[in-house]
Amino acid sequence: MTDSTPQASTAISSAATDFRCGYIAIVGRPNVGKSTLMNELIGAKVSITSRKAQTTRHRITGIQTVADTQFVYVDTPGFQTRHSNALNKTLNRTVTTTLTAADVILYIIEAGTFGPADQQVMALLPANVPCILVINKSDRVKDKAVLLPFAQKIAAMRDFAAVVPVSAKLRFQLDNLQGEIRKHLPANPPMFGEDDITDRSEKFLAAEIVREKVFRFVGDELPYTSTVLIEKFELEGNLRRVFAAILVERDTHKSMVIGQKGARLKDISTQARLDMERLFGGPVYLEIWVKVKSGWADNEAGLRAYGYE
Ligand SMILES: Nc1nc2c(ncn2[C@@H]2O[C@H](COP(=O)(O)OP(=O)(O)OP(=O)(O)O)[C@@H](O)[C@H]2O)c(=O)[nH]1
Ligand SMILES: [Mg+2]
Repeated sequence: MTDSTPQASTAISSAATDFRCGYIAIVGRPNVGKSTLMNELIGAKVSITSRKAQTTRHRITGIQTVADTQFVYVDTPGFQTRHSNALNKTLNRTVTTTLTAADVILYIIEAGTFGPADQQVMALLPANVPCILVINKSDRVKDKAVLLPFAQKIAAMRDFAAVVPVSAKLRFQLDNLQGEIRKHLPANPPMFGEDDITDRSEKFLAAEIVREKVFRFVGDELPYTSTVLIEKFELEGNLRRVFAAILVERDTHKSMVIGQKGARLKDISTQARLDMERLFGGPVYLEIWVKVKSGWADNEAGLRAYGYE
């Protein structure tokens, strides 16, 4: 063997070990801003958000690749502590299985608020995985002096790898958070292509976008008893043709979605189409129908049929 062989192999292996890649689970009670945070971290909107709780219903991956790191974030549904129907059980199972596969966990709470629902999620955090305490919505706290004692109080409850106050909405401290995350990622080659932003299909993302508009445009009760199904998704050159169905429980719900002379459905449809065009980078033809289908959220078979894991 010549002298150059070991040198060459050292060079290759050190280049490989410099690159880091791993799974980062994002968990917390409903509405703390998990999905907003993931979208802002990766710089693309792959996970839907709303001011209502229980917006996220699936495990959604958001990927960001920089020179020396591939961050594979996994957004999860807010952990449900109130009702124990089949849908909520499914949502919670998604959270616990995501935790078991994580290299790093971001445990998200809201600045100035810590209640029993936050405590229940904290109890799920495995002891042998590094957890970063992320205190989101820090922009909402007017008197910043209260943030430090609040952070100290929560940080004392368990062994956290780091404590980072952020504002996902204002992108405050996100670089710092990424630096902390990287420290705990394993040396691995990238798992996804460098331009990938999610492992979800366009069809799945289309359904989510329509569901977000239902959350945003229709009154408080309805979103929880409705879901969206993509019946057809066709690609014709650069044009995507999307045929979606909003499934609701009752006829009265159907008229709530459609609105006066169809005005609300028109808003849902226009906004959903614009979001899809932005995300997919091309024109979209979108047709949405509203259908009554009761009981879909009550049993596991029904949930599986609509894509719940
Ligand atoms: N002021 C402020 N609002 C935020 C921030 N981050 C998120 N929000 C808002 O909080 C609400 C909930 O955000 P989501 O990202 O949907 O929260 P989530 O934790 O994913 O919610 P679920 O999926 O329902 O569990 C939305 O209205 C967001 O705009 C923040 O840093 N500051
Ligand atoms: Mg969410």
